[in-house]
Amino acid sequence: MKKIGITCYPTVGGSGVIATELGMLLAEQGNEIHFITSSLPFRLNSVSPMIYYHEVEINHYPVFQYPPYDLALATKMAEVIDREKLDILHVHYAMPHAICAILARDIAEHDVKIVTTLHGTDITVLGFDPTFKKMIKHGIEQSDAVTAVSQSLAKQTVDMLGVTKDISVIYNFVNEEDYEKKEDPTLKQQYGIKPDEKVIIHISNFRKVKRVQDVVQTFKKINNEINSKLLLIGDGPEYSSICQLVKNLGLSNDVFFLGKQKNISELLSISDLKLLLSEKESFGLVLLEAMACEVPCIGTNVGGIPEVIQHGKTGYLVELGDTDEAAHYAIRLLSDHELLQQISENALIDAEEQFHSQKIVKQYIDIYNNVLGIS
Ligand code: GMT
Repeated sequence: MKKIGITCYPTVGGSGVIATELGMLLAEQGNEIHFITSSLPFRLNSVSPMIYYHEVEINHYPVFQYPPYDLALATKMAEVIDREKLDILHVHYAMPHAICAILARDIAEHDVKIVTTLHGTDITVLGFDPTFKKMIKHGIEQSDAVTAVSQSLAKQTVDMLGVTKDISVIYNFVNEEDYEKKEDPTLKQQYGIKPDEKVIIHISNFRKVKRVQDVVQTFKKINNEINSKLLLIGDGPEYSSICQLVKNLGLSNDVFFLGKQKNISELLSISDLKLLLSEKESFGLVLLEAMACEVPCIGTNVGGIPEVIQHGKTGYLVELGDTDEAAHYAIRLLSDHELLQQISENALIDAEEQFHSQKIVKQYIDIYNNVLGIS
């Protein structure tokens, strides 16, 4: 049994999902898990005597212009390391979490090993603000072990930061109990979708990098040829401009804005195709969620997406911004029942074989054993 602290952004986002699901699976295997986060992780839905939650509280002293969250986190980490005698502190994101963990390790008396998982946004931050470069590099180099969620992200990290630290690639996974095809013959009808209409789905946080406008433009081209509806799940900065685009293109009756949703697998289960046309994506966890629910995906040939979608086998890859190509593959897939069936089956098999949660959790355990010197 190991005592493992986990820090992540607890709100919606793939990194928070992975960190929380990993914690719950490690607890099921008999490890004691201590979440150290600013609020209760939204995916933390299992009651277990092996799972603890330590909230980071930020005091608003009038002397500080900005509340020092990072220092409050480091202090809480050090307190938990010493009181609970943590073996491992697994942090998701180098900035600021690995930096806080390093500070906590310096403050704490108990010896703890730091494992950092990179999810991509650290590297994206550098595009906006290169002054953080040295700090992110420090966070990576001072960690006892570092993992990245795709080969692409590991390479990009080395290229952009010049780190010499070994970065192990451990892919993302889904909780197979949540993500499986769920038959509900009435759900499509409840949304007012006719049985013969095809359903295309997109799920994201509507940030600019997600290029939701390309999803809508692709859908317009599909919709010209095939009776179909588009489900847009999520919310974020681009939401209003996407609403306007849908209106301008005369698609208001065919595009449903569902906002943030919890029961994603139910919605995936009434979908025939998933579109993720991002300009940056270190992995694209939503692709794997779709594949586990037997939904084939069309994604852009960027970042880690080609490591998730096998072109022509489990879905299709298109060049960034090429909505003609995306529509072409979508129409081909949606108008050929046998092909759709085959690609859906392949997607499920790949999700189970390449990205199975037990296989991925084992890879994290191997990393923990390695830093602890356990063979
Ligand atoms: O994509 C986002 O905006 C959220 C971000 C996060 O922190 O969850 O996602 C990143 O981590 C996910 C989990 O590893 C990956 O599946 C996403 O591809 C990655 N996002 C980007 O690289 C833009």
